[in-house]
Amino acid sequence: MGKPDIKEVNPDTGGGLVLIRTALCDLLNIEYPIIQGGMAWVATAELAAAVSNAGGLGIIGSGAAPPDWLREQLRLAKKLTNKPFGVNVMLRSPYVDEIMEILQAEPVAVVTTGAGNPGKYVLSLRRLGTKVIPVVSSVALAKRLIRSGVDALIAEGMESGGHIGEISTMALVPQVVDAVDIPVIAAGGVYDGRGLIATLSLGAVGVQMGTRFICATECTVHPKVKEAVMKSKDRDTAVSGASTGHPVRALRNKLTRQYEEMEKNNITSEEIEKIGVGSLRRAMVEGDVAYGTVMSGQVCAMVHREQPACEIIQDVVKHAVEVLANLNSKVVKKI
Ligand code: TUI
Repeated sequence: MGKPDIKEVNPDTGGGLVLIRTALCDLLNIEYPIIQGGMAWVATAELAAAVSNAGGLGIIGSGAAPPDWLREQLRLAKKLTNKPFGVNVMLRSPYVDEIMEILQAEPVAVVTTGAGNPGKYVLSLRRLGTKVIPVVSSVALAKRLIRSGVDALIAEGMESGGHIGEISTMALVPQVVDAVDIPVIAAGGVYDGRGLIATLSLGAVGVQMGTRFICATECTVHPKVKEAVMKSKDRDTAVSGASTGHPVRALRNKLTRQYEEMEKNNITSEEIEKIGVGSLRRAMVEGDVAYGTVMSGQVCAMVHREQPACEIIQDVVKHAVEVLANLNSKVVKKI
């Protein structure tokens, strides 16, 4: 892709707002180049609608939830917003085919995918006008997944929460940008305007942010999860399950220490995977932040308070404009 297309716009609607627009805004018909991570058990219709109403792209995280849950969430989101929103499909879900059938019957603007190759679903989704945007964590995956004709990619660095790859955002994004000729969205380690401008500099057309939205007012996650994220410091996430081939980043707690102990003692992958079953729901819905999996990215340490989604988006955009302006005075030296 070429240079990111950053325009400062004074909208006709007034209000003196300064916007940052990129090619992603035109692709997805949104105001700001910010999409919300499709966090399972966290990204419900309430959060997705709030992010979309604020001018970003809200996403319902369908995770491993049953199809009826998604049907209800789609109906609720459509009541709460008239703006485009998306659904994240976790391709290792036992319900993946049923989830895709729902998305055929009740199309959404965007489908992002994680944890697999969406290849066999791409054509039928695109026929409905749904944009398909898989998440990738390596260049090899990016090259494989673009063969099915997807609309864009999300290059997700290992700073992210949840199921991650091995490469950091700083190293991954420019390599994916150079390897493909479709738009690339950056994810992992993005919290504010600095992250947005940094990733645009790497060639991305926008960002996906997950962790910051956990503490959005509209996010229905258990309050103990928000509290744990807000208390966390820079070294408070851990990556567990690397030996199973499915490493997951989450807040350090009794469960991540149990993983560590089991991996040290060379316990089999099957036994290790067993302690993870149901642990995400246990944390995010039931509030068990000690023995549940509190998936969170490394930027958790920067989240200090609960804020409405529209305030989060406005903060990021205003900060990005400032960062961009200051960069000029910082680096241009008159001789
Ligand atoms: O998917 C994520 N993050 C997630 S998914 C999740 S829920 C979960 N439940 C059970 C087991 C594991 C996770 C929590 N967090 N991020 C996007 C992502 N996708 N990162 C890496 C990948 C990925 C991995 C393999 C994408 C494609 C892929 O393809 C393999 C293939 O089939 O070619």
